[in-house]
Amino acid sequence: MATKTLLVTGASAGFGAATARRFARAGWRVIACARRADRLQRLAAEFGPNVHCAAFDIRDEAAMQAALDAIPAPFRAIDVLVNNAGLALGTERAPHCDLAQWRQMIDTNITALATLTHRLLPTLIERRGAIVNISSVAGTYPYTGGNVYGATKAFVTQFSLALRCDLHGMGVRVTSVEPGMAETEFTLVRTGGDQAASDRLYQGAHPITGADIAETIWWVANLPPHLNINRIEVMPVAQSFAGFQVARDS
Ligand code: NDP
Ligand code: 8X3
Repeated sequence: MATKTLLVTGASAGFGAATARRFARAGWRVIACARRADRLQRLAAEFGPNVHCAAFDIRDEAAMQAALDAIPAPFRAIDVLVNNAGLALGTERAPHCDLAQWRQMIDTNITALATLTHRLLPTLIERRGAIVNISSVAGTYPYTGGNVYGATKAFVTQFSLALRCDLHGMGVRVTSVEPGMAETEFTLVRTGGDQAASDRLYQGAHPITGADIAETIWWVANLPPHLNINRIEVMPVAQSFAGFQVARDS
């Protein structure tokens, strides 16, 4: 079988790093993208010439284009795009949120994801490839303090389904992966580096791991070519749903 190629964003941590490792271990060529070049270099050191590192801020359109232009020839035939880079910032209710943080989530989780997808569509269509978008349960189930983060993930899910329509008949698979609580650097980033808050959230909850989601992505991307997983929602057994809230006159 010819060697296949994965491009994964957010490959310096969490789901993205685990996904890069999962595919590289299986012999795929991996284009690993993120801002932290040192983390990407560690991946390259682990797997050798089958990993190409592309260090850029995904919100910077010119940097994204330069990174795509710099992809070495053997890596150019991209078969699978995993749009994973993303973040939540803050847990406050909307009136107390920082607008700059809202903008950063929109720029990263929505604008950059759509831009990269647009850039790679011609290749993915030519390869009859696959797009795996990392959404979240937060895009389906609203929770207090989820505001713009949840809304960005609703975009990711709906964009994935819409791409299925637009790519109809072209043999390109599109999947929205929608994880629940997973222990990565996600909460550290969300809380501005509060390790204790992150530890408290995951303690005793047996959360999803990066490797769990990497395995899900691997399965989705390696099914027989006539099958498409449209959406897949994955939660820890320990996490479920809470009810509505009611504000009463006092
Ligand atoms: P991590 O914080 O561990 O990883 C996030 C990755 O995104 C990092 O590699 C980071 O790289 C990259 N990233 C963030 N901003 C940028 C940017 N501006 N430019 C380039 N890369 C960027 O979190 P997760 O692995 O948990 O998150 C991965 C995805 O999964 C996100 O989209 C998140 O919303 C989603 N998700 C997470 C869940 C969870 O509970 N953990 C559950 C459901 C979905 P770097 O900082 O080096 O640039
Ligand atoms: C991350 C999952 O529930 O923390 O997308 O929003 S949650």
